[in-house]
Amino acid sequence: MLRYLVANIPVMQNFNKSRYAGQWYAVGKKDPDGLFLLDNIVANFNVDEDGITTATARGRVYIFKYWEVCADMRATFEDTSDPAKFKMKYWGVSALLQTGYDDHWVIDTDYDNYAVHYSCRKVHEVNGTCADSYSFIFSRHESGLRLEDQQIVSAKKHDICLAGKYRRVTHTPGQCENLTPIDS
Ligand code: DAO
Repeated sequence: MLRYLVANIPVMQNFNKSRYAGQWYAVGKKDPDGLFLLDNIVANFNVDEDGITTATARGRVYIFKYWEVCADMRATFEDTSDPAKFKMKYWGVSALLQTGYDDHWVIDTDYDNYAVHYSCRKVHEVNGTCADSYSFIFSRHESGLRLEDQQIVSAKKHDICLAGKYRRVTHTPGQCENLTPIDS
């Protein structure tokens, strides 16, 4: 099977969104075209009693290229026929921040330590490969991935054809909180 086709990218089997809920620290990121979230990225997923998934996320960003702020983001998720593939509508608490409607695919997770996320924003019409993707490596631990999870995550990066394309996402305690929050 040609794994580099977006349609063939393997996602998490029997994904359980309730177990995915809670706080995740982004510890690695493959950026899309027009990078947005830089570092100190923390996402909180919530699944309500009706099974509706929402998220809040925070991270350091630059607005207008020079204005460094802490972005407060919100997202709602639509289920699809595959339990590990969602459509995510997102927006900023401030209107100056990005809005969008992206795929949010969970490639792999053990729910308690690591998760590999993938989103393809643009598929090449001619050959079915991804023209603009981004991906977060999430950890439940601010300090990063446990040694035993690093090999699994590396293999998954390879599966989604993004090996070697990630950068480390740093977390500096208090850094985001100390920036001006923008709210409208
Ligand atoms: O940072 O370059 C980027 C793209 C990320 C856009 C998504 C921001 C909103 C995230 C909300 C929820 C959790 C992933």
